[in-house]
Formats: sequence, structure tokens, C-alpha cells
Amino acid sequence: MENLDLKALIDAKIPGEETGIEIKTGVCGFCGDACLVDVYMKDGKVIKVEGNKSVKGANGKLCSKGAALKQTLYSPERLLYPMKRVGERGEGKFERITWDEALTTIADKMKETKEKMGAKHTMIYVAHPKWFRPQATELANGYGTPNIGTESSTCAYALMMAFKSSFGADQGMPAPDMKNCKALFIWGVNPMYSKSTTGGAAILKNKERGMKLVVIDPRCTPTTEHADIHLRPFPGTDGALALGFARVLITENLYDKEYVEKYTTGFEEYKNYVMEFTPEKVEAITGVPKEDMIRAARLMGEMKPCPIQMSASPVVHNINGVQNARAVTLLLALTGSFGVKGGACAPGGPGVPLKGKFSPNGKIKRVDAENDLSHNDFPAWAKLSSHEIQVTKIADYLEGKGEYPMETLVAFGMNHHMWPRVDRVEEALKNIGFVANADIYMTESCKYCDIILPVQSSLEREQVAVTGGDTIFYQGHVVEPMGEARTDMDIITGLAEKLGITIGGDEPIYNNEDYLRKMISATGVTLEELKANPLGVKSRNMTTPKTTEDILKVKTPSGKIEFVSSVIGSCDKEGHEGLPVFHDFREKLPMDEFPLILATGSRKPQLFHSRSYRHPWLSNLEKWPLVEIHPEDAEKLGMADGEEVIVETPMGKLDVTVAYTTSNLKGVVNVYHALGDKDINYIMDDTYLDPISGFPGYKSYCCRLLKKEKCHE
Ligand SMILES: Nc1nc2c(c(=O)[nH]1)N[C@H]1C(S)=C(S)[C@@H](COP(=O)(O)OP(=O)(O)OC[C@H]3O[C@@H](n4cnc5c(=O)[nH]c(N)nc54)[C@H](O)[C@@H]3O)O[C@H]1N2
Ligand SMILES: Nc1nc2c(c(=O)[nH]1)N[C@H]1C(S)=C(S)[C@@H](COP(=O)(O)OP(=O)(O)OC[C@H]3O[C@@H](n4cnc5c(=O)[nH]c(N)nc54)[C@H](O)[C@@H]3O)O[C@H]1N2
Ligand code: SF4
Ligand SMILES: [Mo]
Repeated sequence: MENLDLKALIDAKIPGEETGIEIKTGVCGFCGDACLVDVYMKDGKVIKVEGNKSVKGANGKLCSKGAALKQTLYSPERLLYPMKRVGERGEGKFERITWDEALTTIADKMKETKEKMGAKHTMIYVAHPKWFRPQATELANGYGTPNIGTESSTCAYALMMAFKSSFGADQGMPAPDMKNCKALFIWGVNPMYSKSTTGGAAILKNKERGMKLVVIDPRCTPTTEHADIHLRPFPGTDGALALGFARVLITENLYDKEYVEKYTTGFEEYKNYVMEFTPEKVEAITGVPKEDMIRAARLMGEMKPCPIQMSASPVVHNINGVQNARAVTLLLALTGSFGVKGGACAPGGPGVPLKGKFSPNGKIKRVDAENDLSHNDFPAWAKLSSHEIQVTKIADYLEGKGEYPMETLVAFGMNHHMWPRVDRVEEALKNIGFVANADIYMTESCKYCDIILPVQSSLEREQVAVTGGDTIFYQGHVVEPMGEARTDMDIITGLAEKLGITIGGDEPIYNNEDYLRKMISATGVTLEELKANPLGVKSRNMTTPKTTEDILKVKTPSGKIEFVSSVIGSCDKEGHEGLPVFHDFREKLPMDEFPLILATGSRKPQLFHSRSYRHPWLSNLEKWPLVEIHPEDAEKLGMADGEEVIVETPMGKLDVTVAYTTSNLKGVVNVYHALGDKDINYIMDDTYLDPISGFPGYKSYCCRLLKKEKCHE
């Protein structure tokens, strides 16, 4: 072969012996969706990534973030070695140390804190990375602190609380039975962006077979484009809309009477309350024309059972979020849609029996939970989400304004910009006794640490994944771990060893490989078999599927689906009504002064929270931060598309660039979060929280826009 031809083959990235290019299959892991990807390697380096199509269940697709994996792997900001701080906190000056010194320093500080003050003065924190959370909880338990908190203090758990309070334990999210439903309601989700490779495709496929689609979203999105009915309520008004639906369903006799009688309690009280939500009142609160609301409610009643797809964030990113989410999910009870085929949480399965794997229902009980930091602030959280603390008040807790002071913080993937009032969290991080963090990158949060630990990203770490419902897939080191990076599991077990404790209970684990072996130990498949079969191995054992009867044995205190929640109603605190009462956030805000509703963080396909903004292939796609605004609102303010202006909230100001979009409702502006020092969370209020869940009102706060010259007046 001529040299020239070989160069052409290499340039075209053709795999083969001649070119030295090989393909290895791995798990993308940039977001939570865990797509399988084909990684093209030459000389030990990634040169290209594609979606995998050959492993059973692989979706064959790749989103913009996955396509940028090469850049994320070799980012100059990768952490390669354990380091200790040599400058001031926040300054970012560090010196390389050994793993032994790093782990010993952290463990010694934890031991000292325990001896001098008690174990509860140490907080363990795990951010969005979720896979090792059960073992992080075991670490906290073995050490003796109940204070383990996670990013789920702003994600998913409020919806799960809402769902659990009415429908009992173990349900997780109201997963729709999309394959079998006649109509799907998508309530505040944009899967075309937030589940880029899978969510949208499933909807389109089911639309083709005749499924009707109703989407409830203030904005126009690629998801709403496919809707038969698109309702556009103001953010934070979902509760009123859902109660309006309920009134139509009840007054027009479109609800499932038999189901309600057999499986629910509290209907009469609920019905009385619901009657207040006349179509006129609902239109006044939500802005949704009453005819449209009635049409959608009738469709729900006529096409029942009818699932409602909800998200971990928008509806519950509101200070009435749990009650609003309860009002929405209770429609599943009213229409007899919970636990049945074609509804939500339909009988399904079986599944692959994995052990020690993360589940949002978190089964591991914490030690000393009744003395944790947040139980007095958020009593319903303590009852409904008892496997971790609610940590949104992190600045207060670290500053010692909680029940008792914190001395030591040991974190994994901490991104302190995800919380409101980033400035307060930064001040608190400066003043606490000791901070350690493990991350893939030298992040802003790492700069506030005494010790930082380098972590392997998904393609670097050995892992197993379930794919296609019944197949187990093993991934080795697709890419050799960078520098001295370790897996989180090896860090947890390493710390446990230094602390003299073991992780894993009856089946202890001492490293990441033990964890993988334990995870598959009930499947009948061995790690060796998996290593020998790159396309995966079908699980030999499966879990027993749940029937409708099993699912409808709900684990609420009454044993029935509760229209009036006994758990929430029994909490003696403001806003904890048993009924899904609607409170309007606008009544709590200075809307006269700050007349625009500020929605933050609606997902963008190329961004995943703080993970993405540091990678130029992703960050160059859009100038930041943008304030997305309806042109009519902007024109009234005399602001041109592309103009640099200031967004001001009651908490402060941020420089932003105007982006005109007719996708927005008039009166509502959107700003993305997680953009380093330009993060909108610097000017979000950390006391503006749902009293039940503690979730911040990220999607429905208030602001005004100022022309640049005006702000110095
Ligand atoms: N590309 C990408 N994908 C992601 C993420 C990411 O950062 N980037 N993050 C992941 C995570 S952690 C999460 S929690 C999910 C979130 O997933 P999604 O919920 O799908 O994400 P959002 O875009 O925040 O919200 C969906 C829609 O809700 C609308 N919305 C805003 N406020 C309200 C409201 O008050 N009521 C109603 N009914 N609708 C409202 C927005 O206009 C938006 O179009 O996405 C996950 N997937
Ligand atoms: N204003 C506003 N704020 C929000 C939201 C909003 O909509 N608006 N959304 C909220 C929601 S729903 C969420 S989920 C949070 C986002 O939650 P965050 O925890 O902030 O999510 P990320 O920024 O994706 O990840 C945090 C860190 O984890 C690191 N990381 C990634 N993988 C691993 C791993 O395997 N191990 C370790 N140790 N580290 C890893 C990343 O490098 C990153 O530095 O933000 C919340 N904050
Ligand atoms: S959706 Fe994109 S970022 Fe997420 S795992 Fe799949 S390819 Fe990776
Ligand atoms: Mo989230």
C-alpha cells in the first residue's frame, strides 16, 4: 500500500491492522443516560466516538455531548494526581501528593472530628454522579454520621416525595407505560433535549401508532411541536391547572369511580377543594385559555387509563412544588391510571437482579438519622426521603447556622454553583474546618478544598451496565486511566480502610472489582464470562415481575392512595396541608419591582450542568449567559437581540445577553444555570424554598432587566 493511501485511510478513521485504529465499546456516561458508544482508538488515544448499534438494546445514537467525549477526556483541566492546598482557600494553589497521604489526611481529619466533636459534625456529599451513592452511604454509616447529602436535594426527590405521600413507598417516579397508552401527558418535560438519544424517539414511535400527545410547558420546544394539545401555563402554576383538570373530570363524570372507591381515601375532601378551581379561576392563575384546559382534561378522561410523564425538576422547582406535583399525580388516581396497563407504574419487568446498585428509592437506612442536620427544617423530607439529608441550606449548615456546626466536608463531584446564593456557599467553604473533594476536573469547588482527588471518567473505569432489559455488558478500561485517577469506589473503599471500617455489609467490598462482582452475583453470570463476551451476556436469573395487585397494595399509612396525605398533613409546619393546596408563588415575591418571571436551567442539548461549559466544542455553540425573552417584552424595554444587559433579582445583578425567542411566554424569561462565574445561581435566593421539600424555586423566581447604562444611576 502506498503511503498516501494509508494516510487517507487513517484520516478517514478506518479501523484495521494497517491503520492501527481499533474500536472499543464503552459507556458514554457524560450524562445519566449511559449510551453505549464505539470509541475509535489510535496509539492509545481516542480519535472519534460513534453511537453503538451492535450490543442488544444500544440506541445507536450520539448527542453533541457524547460527540465531544474526546475533548472532555483530554481536557487541560483534568485532575491527574491527588493534591493538597498550598495557598488560601479559593485561590487554587495546590501541590501534588501521594494517594496514601491524601487518603490518610482525610481519614485522620474525619477521626479527629469524631473524637473531638462527634461524627455528625462531618458531612459527606455526593453530587450528580449517582452510581456509588449506596456505598457512600455505607461509608457515612460505618463512620457514624447521618449527614450525607446529595444533589437530589434539588432533583427528583421532591417529585418522589409528592408521589410517595399519596401512592406509598417504592414507586419512584410515575413512569408512563408509553407502549400501551392511548394518550400520553407530558407535564413539564422536554425529553427531546433532556433525554436526547432516547426520550424523543420513544414518543415519535408511539405517536406513529396513534398515541395522542398533550404537553404542558410554558415554552415551545421540540417536544411541544409534536403535541396534539400544548398547554402553556405560567411556570409554578401547575397545581392550579391540575386541580382545574380534576374539577372537569369530576363534574363531567369522566373519572374512574370504581377505582377511586376501591383504592383511594380522602376523595370527598379533595372533591370539595377541587370545586374551587373553576375554569375561569384556573385561566386567571395559569394563563391557559379555559377552552384548551377543558379540552385536554376531557381527553384525559376519555382516554383513561392515561399516564403522565413528569420530570425530576420543573414542576418541583417551585416553592409550592410538592403540592403542585401532588395535584398533578393525583390525576392518576382519579382516572384509575396508577398501577395498570397503559397507565403509570404499570406491571412490568422482569428485571436483572443487581446488588448494591444505586436506586433513587435508597433502601439503606442511615445511622442516627433522627439527629441529622435537616429533620427540623424539613420534617416531611425526613419522613418521605429518609435516606439522606436535605442539603439546600448548605451555606447555613456549613456556617454553623443549622442545629449544630459542621467541621469537615468530604465530597464527591461537588459543584457548589448548583445551589442558590453561590457567594454564600463560597464564604462558608472558606470558613469550615476541612474540605476534600473528588472530581474529574479542577473545578471551582476543588479550589476551595484542602485535598482534591482525581477521579476516572466513565470510559476509564471498569463497569457493568444492563442493556436491552436483560443483557449485562462489561466495559474494561476503554481508555487507560489518566494520570493517577481512581474510581470513586476505590476512593470510598480506600477511605474505609483508613478509617478501619468495611463497606458492603454481609458481602464486603474492598475495591471497584469486588463491587462489580457483588453487583452481578445474583444474575448467574460471572465477570470472567462478561470479559470474554464483548456483546454482553443475558442474565440467567431475573426478578419476579410485579402485578397490578402488588402495585395497588400501596404502602401509605392508610394502605390506600391518599388524596389527603396523612404524612404531609401531620407535619406541624406552614404549607404542610394534607390536601394538594395551591399557593401562588407570585404572592410571595416583589413582582411590582421585579415583574418578569425568571425560569432558570431549562435544559439545552449541548450542556449538562457544570460538566459541559469548560469544553470548547460545547461551549462555542452559544454565547453565555443568555436571557431568553419574547421579542415583545424586549422591545417594550428597548432591548435589541444580542444586546448586553443586566438581569437583576432581589439578590443581585448578572451581566447577560438578550436572545429573542418567540418560544417564550410573554412575561417569562429563561436563563441557563451552571456557567462558572456567570452562574445565575449567584443571584437566586437561598431562602426561597418549598417548605415541604426544601427545593429552590429555580423555575419561578422574579427579575427585571436593566439597560447597561441604567445600572449605575
Ligand atoms: N442535555 C441535558 N439533558 C439533561 C440535563 C442537562 O443538564 N442537559 N439534566 C438532567 C437532569 S439532572 C434533569 S433534572 C432533567 C430535567 O429534564 P427536563 O425536565 O426535561 O428539563 P427542563 O428543560 O428543565 O424542563 C422541561 C420543560 O419544562 C418547562 N418548564 C419550566 N418550568 C415549568 C413549570 O413550572 N411547569 C411546567 N409544566 N413546565 C415548566 C421548560 O420550559 C422545559 O421546556 O434533565 C436531565 N437531562
Ligand atoms: N438555577 C438552577 N440551578 C440548578 C438547576 C436548575 O434547573 N436551575 N438544576 C438542579 C438540578 S436538577 C441538578 S441535577 C443539579 C446538577 O447537579 P451537579 O451536581 O451540579 O451536576 P454536574 O455539574 O453535572 O456534576 C457535578 C460534578 O460532578 C463531576 N463528576 C461527573 N462524573 C463524576 C464521577 O463519576 N465521579 C465524581 N466524583 N465526579 C463526577 C463533574 O465533573 C462536576 O464537577 O443542579 C441543580 N441546580
Ligand atoms: S445522551 Fe449524550 S451525553 Fe448522555 S450518555 Fe448518551 S451520548 Fe452521552
Ligand atoms: Mo436534575
